[in-house]
Amino acid sequence: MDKPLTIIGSYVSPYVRKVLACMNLKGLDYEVDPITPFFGNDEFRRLSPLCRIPVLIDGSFSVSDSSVICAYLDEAYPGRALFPANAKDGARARWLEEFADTRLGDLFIWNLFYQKVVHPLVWGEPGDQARIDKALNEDIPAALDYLEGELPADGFLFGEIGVADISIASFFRNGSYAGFNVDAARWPRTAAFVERTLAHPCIAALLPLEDVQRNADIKGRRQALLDAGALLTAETLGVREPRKGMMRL
Ligand SMILES: N[C@@H](CCC(=O)N[C@@H](CS)C(=O)NCC(=O)O)C(=O)O
Repeated sequence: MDKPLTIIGSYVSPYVRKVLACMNLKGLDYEVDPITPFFGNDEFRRLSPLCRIPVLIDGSFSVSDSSVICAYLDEAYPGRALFPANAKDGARARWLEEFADTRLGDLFIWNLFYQKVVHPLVWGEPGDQARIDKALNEDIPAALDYLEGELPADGFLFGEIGVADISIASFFRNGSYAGFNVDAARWPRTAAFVERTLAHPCIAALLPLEDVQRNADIKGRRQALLDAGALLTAETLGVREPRKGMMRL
């Protein structure tokens, strides 16, 4: 590999965390070009037409979307497989990855983390309390009821840890940043699975950099991450005015 792979993203994004954890699992070298969601210039829009992170740059090739990136990395690079080899297990892994990215993403990111953490930080005003309440009282419990029936009592979904385990667990870390922790009495499998998966070295290794980023001012983040040992490239795409017109909500 001539130049390390580059991920454009933020350490606190669940989709970026998923990709970085998968790269750690495969033992791939990478650098992170830090960008805060909802910020970004025209070059970022060219690389990521939906203006979302993560984006992977591999030499002259680039692609966005965490699921697409993980599937590409698994095909293009050796190392630990991210998906089970068996066709049915592979399909189930992709389904659970999709459930996490879409449903847990809606609930933990857009209805909880965004409303409680991002909205006040980026826009300086409180998020939507009705959305928070509905997520906490109705929608998250329903999603956890479903997961409780899918997750293993021990170990990981398909033996070795893989992309499905990582995708699911990643959203719970953002949930905890928004004050949500799984009630182990009501959802014991889910609580234990999330704890086990987040403690795996491929994800646990990212936590110190998440802490640095969360605790630094937006403009001082790059230096704080460098000081903490993150491998960052030039911040080429990043901090301008928030793109309010581009917001998904
Ligand atoms: N399906 C995408 C979702 C990525 C995504 O929604 N990323 C958020 C950050 S957590 C983002 O970039 N939001 C900015 C926006 O929607 O403008 C993936 O798996 O990569």
